[in-house]
Amino acid sequence: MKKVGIIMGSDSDLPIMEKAVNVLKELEIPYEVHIYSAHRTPVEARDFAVNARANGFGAIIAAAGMAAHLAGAVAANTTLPVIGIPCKSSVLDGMDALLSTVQMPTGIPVATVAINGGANAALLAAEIIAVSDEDLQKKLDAKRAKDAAAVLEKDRTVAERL
Ligand code: RP5
Repeated sequence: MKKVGIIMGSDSDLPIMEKAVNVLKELEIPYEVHIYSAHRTPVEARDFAVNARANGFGAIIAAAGMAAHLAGAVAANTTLPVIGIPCKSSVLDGMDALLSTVQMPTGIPVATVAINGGANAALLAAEIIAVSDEDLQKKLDAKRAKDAAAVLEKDRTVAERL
């Protein structure tokens, strides 16, 4: 199975990325985690992106806060799908990272999830890998059904209590 690359601009982004890691673990998707910064370690970030397809990756999740250029910088150096997570890490409540991540110029797409949306980023990466992996498609369908059942259970509990 193709791997998912998880990269983040700083170890201060780790709590958000752990949500992504947990989803990939649950779905038994292989992954690698790295701290690469578009600004502090631009050479390493570029090298990762340039070599990602040859290194067995099928999708890349890139998370950064503040002037969040990591996802865009990675997308500029690969035609693998890149999913951007804007991280809430500054006085602007993540709006700075959201706009920096989502407003990509035509030709270099980044699929941007919600601010701090680590779990959805991993689910989207899984859906991308599952396009050519029937077993993973089944796991995603089962997870969707399990998550829906959990919500319906909460519905029953609330209806009984109130
Ligand atoms: C970004 O700046 C990182 O992705 C992080 O969200 C933010 C702050 O980084 P630190 O100063 O905490 O390392 O590049």
